[in-house]
Amino acid sequence: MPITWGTIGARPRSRSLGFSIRLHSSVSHNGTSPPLHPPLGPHMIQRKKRIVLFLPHRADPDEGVRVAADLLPLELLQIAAWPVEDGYEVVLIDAMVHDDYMEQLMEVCDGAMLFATSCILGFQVAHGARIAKAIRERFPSLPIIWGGWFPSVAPELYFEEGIADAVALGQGEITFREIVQAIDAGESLESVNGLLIERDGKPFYTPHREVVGFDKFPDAPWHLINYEDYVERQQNPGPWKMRHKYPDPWEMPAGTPVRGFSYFSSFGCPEPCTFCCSPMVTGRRWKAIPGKQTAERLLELHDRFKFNVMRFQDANFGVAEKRSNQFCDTLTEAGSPFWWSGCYEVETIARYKAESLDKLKESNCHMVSFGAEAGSAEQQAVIKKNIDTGHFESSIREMYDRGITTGCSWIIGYPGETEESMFETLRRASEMKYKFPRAASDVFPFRPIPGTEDFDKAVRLGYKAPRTLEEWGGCLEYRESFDDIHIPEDVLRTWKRYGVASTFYDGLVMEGAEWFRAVLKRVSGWRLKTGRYGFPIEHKAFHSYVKMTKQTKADKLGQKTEAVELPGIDRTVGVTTSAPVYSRPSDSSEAS
Ligand code: B12
Ligand code: SF4
Repeated sequence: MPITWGTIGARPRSRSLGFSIRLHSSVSHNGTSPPLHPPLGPHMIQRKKRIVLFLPHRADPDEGVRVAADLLPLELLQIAAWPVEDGYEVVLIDAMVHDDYMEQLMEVCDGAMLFATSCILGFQVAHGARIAKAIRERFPSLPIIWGGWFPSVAPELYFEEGIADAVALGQGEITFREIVQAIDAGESLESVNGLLIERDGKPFYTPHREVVGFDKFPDAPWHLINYEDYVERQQNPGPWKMRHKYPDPWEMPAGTPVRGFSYFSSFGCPEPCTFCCSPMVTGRRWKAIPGKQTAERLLELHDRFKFNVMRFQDANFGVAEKRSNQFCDTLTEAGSPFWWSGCYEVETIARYKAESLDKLKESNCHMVSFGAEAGSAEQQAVIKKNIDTGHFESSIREMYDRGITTGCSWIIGYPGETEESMFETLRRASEMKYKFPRAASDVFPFRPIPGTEDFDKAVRLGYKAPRTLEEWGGCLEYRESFDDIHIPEDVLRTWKRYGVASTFYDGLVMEGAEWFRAVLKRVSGWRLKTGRYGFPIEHKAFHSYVKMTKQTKADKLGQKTEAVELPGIDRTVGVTTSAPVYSRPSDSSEAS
């Protein structure tokens, strides 16, 4: 299809572009979704132009995995805010809750003004690309706009694969408003900052867009989602393995049905970590809604949606102590009506005053996530995170002693990292797991992310990056791809055994009699404490036992579902799968 990129307005238009009058948005504020296609009466001669937003699956349900449904489609809600305010009809389809998303997309894209979508590294990249290809094939003249973290760091791929008219780089609210306005007016996208478009068949970057504060755009248009669909997915998750599910609050009374919600209150991060693409994408800027206002908005949303657990999807919620205090004080004054969690960083907790940490607890913070990342001071310096290694324990303890759990993540296999350094990270992870048994201490393999210092370093050291969107979509299937980052065999073995020991120690193993699991727990505790993983006879005994008694994990899952449903509470401590064990129902034979 010959297309002159950058002048989308001049391209053959889809039918709806003939209607150019903007109407005011007739939004319902009761939290329910409007019908996808509001019927148009014969008396209506004008209608709002339709924008279709789609969020692809973050994990592959065909592989038996999904992500936790308290992760609302915040990125799309953010970019929808201005167009809704400007009077466009915005339809948001999220693969997580719309099982018939393909049919819905085909229906709403017919006559739409543009299709926009988003993704982050992982399966979402592949799924998003597949859907965009289908849309392009069915509606060749419908402009397709990409944005979000992965398109921001690998924008050219979207043009190479013929599925983009523009890729928005970085923060999206204002960029998207201007894209919509330009397309509506039939103007070139060259006038919109912060984009990659194509001009004369070549990639063309429009001028850089500065990061702006939240006062420059309206709050998210929540009526675009039906929150109850997300609650339903959380409470009846079906047979899928859940990724990225947080543990329920320790203090939540047994039997309480979870109504999880998520919120976005700050963009960017001031830190320079070499493995993370935030420094490049956000220019180390950090913009946040003031603490009091964040709490007030959430209190309003709580009145409306009646959630009981709220999770911030901010990269670094705790950057400013004063803001955190104002947020906590406002919630506390309102009676701390829900549990909440956010990312605070190890050094943030270390520098906060004790009273500020007390405020977290008073306002019902139930979990804090930390990126600990590397065990040794040397490796901390290499990745520019520079956490004082003494603070791992002290910061976790500050939280733990206040009854707040922590989710601590570590990475091994940084480009050029020595074996000794990886072992040190495993040792630290193990130590934290042993000392804080109810808190996650998850070890992940390094993944080179484009737009990071470490990606370039990995490539220099011989890493062969995926070339297509489909390949990028598979790059988190760690099991198949450890070897591409060259984690030494003995590190892999120890890591794997650490994963098994943590699983036994956390009591997450379902097979076997109670006494048997108690023995496994004790032995595993000893391993975590001493860091000794040689001769894992208890793993072998466990597998022989499972084989002998013909207990498959699948059989046991049936029992567990019942057992968990009775108290109605999930005490799982692991935030995500860590070592490559138990990641699929049939994997138990691989644990030794
Ligand atoms: C919350 C979070 C998660 C959540 C949910 C993420 C999600 N949205 O699906 C969970 C826990 C699931 C998660 C998991 C992972 N994450 Co994460 N995560 C984040 C985090 C902290 C915030 C992202 C977020 O939701 N923000 C809230 C929304 C509202 O903001 P936003 O996405 O930034 O959207 C804005 C712009 O991007 C833009 N925009 C977004 N979409 C679109 C679309 C259009 C059309 C336009 C115009 C604009 C636009 O406008 C929005 C408003 O300004 C970011 C770090 C960060 N610095 O932000 C990492 C980040 C996105 N994660 C990252 C990674 C690597 C992962 C994991 C791979 C980690 C792991 N090893 O397992 C997994 C993979 C997930 C998977 N595919 O299975 C990387 C992504 C790298 C990349 N280039 O894609 C990031 C950037 C962190 C990093 N290290 O660099 N993550
Ligand atoms: S890893 Fe976390 S602290 Fe480091 S730059 Fe990225 S978001 Fe900021």
